[in-house]
Amino acid sequence: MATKPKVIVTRRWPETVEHRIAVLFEAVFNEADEPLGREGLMAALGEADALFPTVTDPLDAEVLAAEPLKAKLIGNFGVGFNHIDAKAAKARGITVTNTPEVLTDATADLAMTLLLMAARRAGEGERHARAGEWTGWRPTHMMGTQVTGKTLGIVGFGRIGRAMAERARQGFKMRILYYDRFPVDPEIAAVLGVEACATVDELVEKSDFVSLHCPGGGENTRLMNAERFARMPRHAFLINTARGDVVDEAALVEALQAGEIAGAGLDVFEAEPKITEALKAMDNVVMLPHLGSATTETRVAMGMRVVDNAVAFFEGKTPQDKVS
Ligand code: 8YV
Repeated sequence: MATKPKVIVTRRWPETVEHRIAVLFEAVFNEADEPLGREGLMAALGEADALFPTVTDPLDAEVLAAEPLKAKLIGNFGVGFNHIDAKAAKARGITVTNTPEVLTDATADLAMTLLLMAARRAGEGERHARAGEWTGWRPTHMMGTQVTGKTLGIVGFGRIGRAMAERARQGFKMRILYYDRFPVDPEIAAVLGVEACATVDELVEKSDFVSLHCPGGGENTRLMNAERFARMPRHAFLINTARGDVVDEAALVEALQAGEIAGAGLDVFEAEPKITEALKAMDNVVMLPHLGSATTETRVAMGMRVVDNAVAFFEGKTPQDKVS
């Protein structure tokens, strides 16, 4: 890179990554760590050669219509990029990159955490213990649901879905069903010990736990709706570490209230950071504030991956994680 490109980083990133960015680029950091907002994003697109956003930055067609426009690269911090209109970006000559692979394990670990917490009433039990409500051990106290040996249905069999399958199968001897628009080769499925379902409906009907690992937006919007909750067995749980919009949150509340499903473990929500009030009141719902990739190791690796992509881009190469 002959002259240092100007980059605007929309949120605070781990210190080691910000340090590398400061060395390589003319960098603007967001000391306040407040989202820039639509106008701030439009201004940033007019000022910088590259924008490094996160899931809290809606880069839709309207924002990407910014004038003047200087940015040639959007280096997203995260694998999911449904907050970016990649087509609109392409039409404006902006390359978009993401950060796959480096967050696969952390996200699958968190999905398994939520599954276990929901099944074993861990959130409820923790609240109970902290509140000083525990009167002592007894055989019928807070009985949960056995996880080992049950059937897990995975929607979206990409990297994270497969990592979840591996954990569930090897760690918890679960039977694994999956649904994906592009099913894997049956020989590979046999090696992985997973069974394909032809439809999401079939998967939800047969699963004790349904875990979502598909991208958000587009045709996956509200994939889990009232009809699909009604198809799930009454003892089944929903786990969502994908995107909030994959679940119709109002329909989920109704299904839980009606006892159509047994509980849920949620890391993502339709209108983050807002969470539907009714969910907060339910003891059979475990909630986390979008922590899927939130380990120090992973967040550093994600940031470094954004930087690697940007370095390649400004050296005139194709970044390894170009998505459009
Ligand atoms: C990120 C995520 O923390 O990578 C993703 O798609 O959902 C999370 O791991 C978030 O998107 C940051 O932008």
